[in-house]
Amino acid sequence: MSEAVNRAWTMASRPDGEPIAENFEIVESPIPTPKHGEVLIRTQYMSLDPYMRGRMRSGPSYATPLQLGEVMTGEVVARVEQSESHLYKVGDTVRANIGWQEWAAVGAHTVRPVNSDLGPISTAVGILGMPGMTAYFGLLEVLKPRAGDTLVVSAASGAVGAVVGQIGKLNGCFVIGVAGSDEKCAYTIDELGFNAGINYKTQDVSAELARLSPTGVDCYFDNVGGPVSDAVFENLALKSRVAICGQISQYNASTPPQGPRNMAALIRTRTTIEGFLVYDFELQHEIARTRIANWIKDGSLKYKEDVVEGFEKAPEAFIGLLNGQNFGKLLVKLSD
Ligand code: NAP
Ligand code: FER
Repeated sequence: MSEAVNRAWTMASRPDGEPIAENFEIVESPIPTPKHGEVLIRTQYMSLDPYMRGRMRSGPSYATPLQLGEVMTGEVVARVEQSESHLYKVGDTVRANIGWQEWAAVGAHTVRPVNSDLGPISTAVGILGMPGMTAYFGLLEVLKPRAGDTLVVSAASGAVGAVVGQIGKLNGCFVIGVAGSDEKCAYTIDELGFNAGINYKTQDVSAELARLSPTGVDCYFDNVGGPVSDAVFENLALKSRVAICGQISQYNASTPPQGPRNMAALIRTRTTIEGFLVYDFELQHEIARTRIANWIKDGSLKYKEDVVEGFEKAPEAFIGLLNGQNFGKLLVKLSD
């Protein structure tokens, strides 16, 4: 082990708008000694996710906001380096909510085993972890697509969106992805099998949707909100369903917009809108994890990871995630 100390990224100040480097600070501390019932773990991969921006603001949420000086929230994949618990042995791989840090001593019951038979360990916080679960349940339990439905997904090449579109295809949908570059759109069509892609930065999303699906959009898996969603709302089909998964276009806004827009369009179409949280389906996560792993093994599901090397790079990579610089599930790799 190269470092004699533990390093943790903390929130030094609350961002006003887009986060900047000065909002984050590395704090060093001794590598902790595990007590009875604890494990000492060393981070291999840190997951960077959009929800972390929400934790940096003070305001109502399902989770307590971060306090100044607190370690940035997040889930990691880690190796057990010392065990004072019968639950884990040295060398086991676990996922743990220890935030952006290199080492931690935590109660063994607070971490979850990672089964490397299901896939590479990094996928435990990606397609086989929280983002994969979000896609699976948001699509199958909230939108409930039927074969032949037109399904639109925004942030289509991302950790959640890419899985939504592919499971939509497995369920017989006509899948249209909306993403921020031609390269991302081409990937969702050529590699993932989506039917069509719309680059919201260069194309008229509403006109493209009308052209691609003249009968309207039956299911909209919304990851972004804002102008992309306005365009989808103009094209909803009768009895359409909208799942509000994320609103990333608003996360850096100092004053969030008040109220949804273009609601009149939903009267004619009798649309249902439902927000959801991945944790609503926690009891069913293991079933979904097994199904997704099987789909990966039989070639039905593909995934892309955007791996940034080095603990120091975390804030820069996170800032990039909020403006579309990632291409696939964003991870920071610390060690093998
Ligand atoms: P991701 O899609 O891998 O990365 C975020 C992507 O959002 C960026 O790459 C960018 O892609 C897009 N984006 C950024 N700013 C945008 C803007 N102004 N307008 C349109 N698109 C923009 O992230 P993820 O982890 O899969 O998360 C996707 C969404 O799901 C997020 O909104 C997240 O908060 C939400 N989520 C919700 C839950 C839940 O329980 N409800 C759980 C997990 C994730 P482009 O280059 O295509 O713009
Ligand atoms: C996310 C976006 C929002 C997410 C959770 C939320 C787990 C919850 C927000 C809230 O409670 O205000 O990506 O992922």
